[in-house]
Amino acid sequence: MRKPPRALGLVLASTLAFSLLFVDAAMAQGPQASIAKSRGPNIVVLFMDDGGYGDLGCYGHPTIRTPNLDRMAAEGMRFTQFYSASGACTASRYALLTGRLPVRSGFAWVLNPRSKRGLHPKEVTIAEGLKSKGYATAVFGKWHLGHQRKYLPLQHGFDEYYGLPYSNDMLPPRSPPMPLIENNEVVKTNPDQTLLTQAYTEHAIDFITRHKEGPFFLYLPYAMPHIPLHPGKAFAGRSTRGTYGDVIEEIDWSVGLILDTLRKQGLSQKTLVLFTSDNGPWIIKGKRGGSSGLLRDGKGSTWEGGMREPAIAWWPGTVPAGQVEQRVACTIDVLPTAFELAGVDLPTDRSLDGESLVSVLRGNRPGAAHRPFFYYGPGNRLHAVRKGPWKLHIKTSSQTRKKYFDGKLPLLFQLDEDPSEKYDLADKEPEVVQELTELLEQHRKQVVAEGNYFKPGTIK
Ligand SMILES: [Ca+2]
Repeated sequence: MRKPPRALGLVLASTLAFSLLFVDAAMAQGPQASIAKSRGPNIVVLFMDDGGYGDLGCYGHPTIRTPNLDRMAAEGMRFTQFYSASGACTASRYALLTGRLPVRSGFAWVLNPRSKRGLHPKEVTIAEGLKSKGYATAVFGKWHLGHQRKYLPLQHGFDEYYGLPYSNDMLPPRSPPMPLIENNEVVKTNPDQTLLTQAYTEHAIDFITRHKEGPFFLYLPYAMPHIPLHPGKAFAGRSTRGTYGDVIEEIDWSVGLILDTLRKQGLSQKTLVLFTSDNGPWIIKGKRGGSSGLLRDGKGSTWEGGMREPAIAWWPGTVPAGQVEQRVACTIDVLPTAFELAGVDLPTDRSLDGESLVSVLRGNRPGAAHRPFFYYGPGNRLHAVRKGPWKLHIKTSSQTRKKYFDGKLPLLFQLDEDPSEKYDLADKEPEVVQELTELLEQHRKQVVAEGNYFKPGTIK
C-alpha cells in the first residue's frame, strides 16, 4: 500500500487522536455510554450542475419527465425560495461544503486546470465535521475545488472519491486530458461521459449498501446538465425536450435508484436527502441550456434565475410530506444543519454565513426570518442583498450582455410579489434602499477585515 501523503497522514493522526479521546471519555462514563458514532441521520446531498428553477416536472416544466423527483417532493419538502450561494460552479461548491459565502474562499469564482489554488486546508467542510462523529464520508462526481492532490476530497474529510476534478467541458485541446480520479489517483483520462451519471449512481448505491449501519454522508455532484450534454445510452433520444431533457431524466432515474436503495435498506427514516443545483441554467447556450422558469436570467448572474434553485428535502417521518416551503434557505445552510443533526460544534474562529434549517425541515412554523442573504457575482464581487422580501442590486451582470433596466442602479424588488424582478421600486422606497445599502456596506467591511486563509486579515 502506498504511504499516505504528509497532509493526509496529519489528518488521519488528528482524527485518530480525536477518536481515542472520545472513546476514553465514553468508557469513563461506563459501558452504556455512547461511543464515537453520532446518532444523527445519514445525510445525502444530490447536486445538479447548471440545473434551472424551471427544469423539473414538480417545478412546472411542461415536457421534462421527473417522476422520481416529483415523488420525492410529494413525500418531502419542496422549497420555492432556495438559493445556491453563487451563480458559478466553484464558488457555489465552496459555499455548500463550508457554510461560508464564496468571497471568503480566497480563490477564483471558477477554477480551471491551470488554477493554483483550491479549498484551503484550514477550511472546515461538512465531511470533516461529520467524520469527527463517526460518519463514513464519500463524494462521487464533480469536485471543482482544486485539482492538485492537496486540494482533493480525501484531504478534506472524505473517505472516498470518484469523479472529475472540474467541469466536463474543460477538455483538450484547450485543456490537458480530462482526468477521472479515484481517491487520489488518476484512473483514466477523457472518460466516456455517457457513462458518468450511471457510474456515479452505482458508486453511491454501493457506498450506501456498505455503510447501511450508518451514519454516513454522501455527496453526489452530477457532471450535468452542464454542457457538453452526454446522456447515457438508455436515455439518449427519449425526452420530448431533446438532449437536455434526456440528461435531466437520467438524473431523475439516478435519484429514484438512490431513494429506492435507502427504502430497501430500511434507511428512509434515518436519512435526510437534499436535491438541488449548483447554479442556474446556462441560458446563453440556447436549447442546450435549461430554464429558470419565471425567474430572470440564468447562470453567471445574480438575478434570481442565476441563483434560485429547485430544492427538495426528503426524510420520511421527520420532514413533513407534501410541504411546499416558501421560507428563504440556501446551500450555506447545509453545513449548520448537518452539524446540528450530528451533534458537531460549529467552528467559532471564522465567519459562518449559513444557519441551521433543522426547525424548518421539521415543519415548525412560523419560524424566524432568515438572516440577510448576500449575492456575489463574477470575481466574487458583491452585487446584491435580500432581506425579507426585499432585494437590492447595487451591481448587475449577465452572460447574455443584456442591459436590463438600461443599466440603472440601484434596483429594488419586492420578491414575494415580483419573483421575476420586473418592477423596480428603488425610487418609491428610499428608506428600504437606504437600509439595505447600509447592510451591504457593513457586510463588505466585515468581509474585508476578516480576509481569507490565503490572505488573512483577522482570520488566522
Ligand atoms: Ca454549474
